[in-house]
Amino acid sequence: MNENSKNEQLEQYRVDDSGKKMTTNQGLKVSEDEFSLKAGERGPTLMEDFHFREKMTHFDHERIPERIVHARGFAAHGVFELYEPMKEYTKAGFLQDPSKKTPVFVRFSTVAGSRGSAETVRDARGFATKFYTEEGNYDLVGNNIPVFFIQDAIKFPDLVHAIKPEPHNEIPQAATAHDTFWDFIANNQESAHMVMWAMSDRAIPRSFRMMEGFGVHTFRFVNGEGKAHFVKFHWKPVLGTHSLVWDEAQKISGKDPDFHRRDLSEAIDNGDFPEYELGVQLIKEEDEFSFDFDVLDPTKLWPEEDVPVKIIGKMTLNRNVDNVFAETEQVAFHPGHVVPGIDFTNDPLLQGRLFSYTDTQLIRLGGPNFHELPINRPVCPFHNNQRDGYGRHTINKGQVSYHKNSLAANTPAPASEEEGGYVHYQEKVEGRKVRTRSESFKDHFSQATMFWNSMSEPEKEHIIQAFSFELGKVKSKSVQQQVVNMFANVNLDLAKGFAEAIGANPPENGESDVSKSSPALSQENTKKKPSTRKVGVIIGSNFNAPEVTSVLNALKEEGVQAEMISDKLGKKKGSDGTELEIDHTFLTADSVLFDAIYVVGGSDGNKKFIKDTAYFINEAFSHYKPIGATHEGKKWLEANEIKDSPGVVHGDDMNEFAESFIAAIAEHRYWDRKVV
Ligand code: HDD
Repeated sequence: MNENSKNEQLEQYRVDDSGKKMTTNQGLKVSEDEFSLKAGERGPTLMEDFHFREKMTHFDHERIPERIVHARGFAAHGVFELYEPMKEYTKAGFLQDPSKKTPVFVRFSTVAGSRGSAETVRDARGFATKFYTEEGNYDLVGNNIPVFFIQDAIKFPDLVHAIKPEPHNEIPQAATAHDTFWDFIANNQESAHMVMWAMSDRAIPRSFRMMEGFGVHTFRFVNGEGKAHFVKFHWKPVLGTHSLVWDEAQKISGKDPDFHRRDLSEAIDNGDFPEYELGVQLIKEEDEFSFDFDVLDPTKLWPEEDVPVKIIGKMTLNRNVDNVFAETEQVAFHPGHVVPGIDFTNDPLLQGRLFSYTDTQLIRLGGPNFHELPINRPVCPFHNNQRDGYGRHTINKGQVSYHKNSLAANTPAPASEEEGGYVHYQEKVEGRKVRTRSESFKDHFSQATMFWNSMSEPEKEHIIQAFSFELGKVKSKSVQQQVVNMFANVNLDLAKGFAEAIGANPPENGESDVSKSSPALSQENTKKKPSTRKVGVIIGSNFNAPEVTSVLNALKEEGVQAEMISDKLGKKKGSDGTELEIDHTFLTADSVLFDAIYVVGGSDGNKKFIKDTAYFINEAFSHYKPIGATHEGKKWLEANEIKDSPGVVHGDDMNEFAESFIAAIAEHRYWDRKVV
């Protein structure tokens, strides 16, 4: 087995139809595909037209139910490499040998929206990874937020009913800004911590390539000696964690509802393979009760400053899918798909998930044989006595399909632990059967406050604006007030801030005495790089060619993607006759689709060109984006009165300009800019 094992397995199922003769599904060549078989040129269609019947029947059955949550998703193939053997902590085979590469398939998703919804909505993002290991598939089914709304899986249907469009009018699509969601929140206050994340910039990522991933639950690593550690999983994007601004995100939803999938697939096509490092936080079993939170509570994170994240490997996404339905839509993840060395804990949210995922695949993928679909097949062999069912592919030979038997020498036989058989961690459990919440799960606000304390001033401002937007869309005054009162327990400035914006009464009680903060939670402290960022270059005829060429070359060297925008498609001629191909017009592009704008200018000085350029500049400016201008371009900055603002770079020395502009692109946004 090697990093190509999955690709080689999939190759058996790939079909290229181009250049071939058309046949029915029975392999019969078809002579005509435009006209049904009729009794006479103007007569009725005949029942015996098997080609028509087959084609139409297949079409009528093309759709399957979308996922109840995470319906809108996009995926890619890749590979996982380990940095150092993890033998001390786990016996998982794929975490032993740094020279071994494990194939992976990752599906990113939004949670609330339908399959066709826009991608830049405010929401958590799913981050589900399938490792095709030699010991079977291991699925890490996480989100880009490290905590969850609820503590017990039995509340999941309620949460999802409250988030989804309201049942009487199916409004709003892919949004939490409505009464039922906030009514649920105010009446299920364990959600406070995750709501803080959902109202923060984390919920509007710039790219799937620029967000963290978290396994959320506490799992168990078990080593060869049977010793266990509690473990939390992290994915850290090599490009850092970056977000959009809310106004921009909403506009992108209209201008390019496919923004995130386009970004991911284009990056892979360009060879800019997205990379994420895998990190683990480890707590010894004997330290289970040494923290001021319960390690089993999925609404709590382990502050990285208290429990450091040990980086143990890297995942690189390097191949787009060939067919979205066959791969992305039919992939079936399950937190219960584990390998020896990785085990569960009693987190009641995790325990419930272990039931739900197979159950949902049965309805979504139509029966118990979904593991045979090419994308879901393990790369190692699998043998058992399960048989039959809809769509069975495997042809199990022989007489015997039961255990124990003598006719097949009692095979397939269970494997001992030494032979790789999965043996559950022998945790001692005892207790009464009760329906209750542990006392240790009852602090709902301390970590929500810690999250708030950890934010920079601009991040805090964004959170207040997000609450003001969301609750501004809520019609019930009572729900609005309940939410204000609830978040007063997190922070009074926060609650007062949005209470004022929505015309609610300021909270009278509340205020937290938690002063702890965790710098790792602020995006202000993330990695900053210019590579793979997209710059829109506004260019007209007669542009200064030597200047533009040198800046474009400098951008390219740093991996920045420059795309030309002008009034028309075709070519624009520069001062010395150099021609540049225009990628977008003012009509087809928009400032919100770029990380930065570079204004070159040119002699296309008509009114429309001036107006369109001003729109791009002002829009980018109000979204705090870097703007660069050289020579004539500087006129535009002056005309729009932004020349001396932070993140606005201009100059006539091309080397100096390129260097400062690239540094500005890496900076991502300039929050200290005055935007009115
Ligand atoms: Fe879930 C899908 C992540 C709690 C029930 N979930 C789903 C996906 C992700 C997550 C990433 C999409 C997988 C894909 O791309 O196909 N879910 C989470 C996380 C949770 C969580 C990080 C909390 C820590 N989920 C959760 C609970 C339940 C479910 C408590 C039910 C008890 N989730 C499902 C599901 C889905 C699903 C209904 C819908 C489609 C699917 O499983 O395959 O079974």
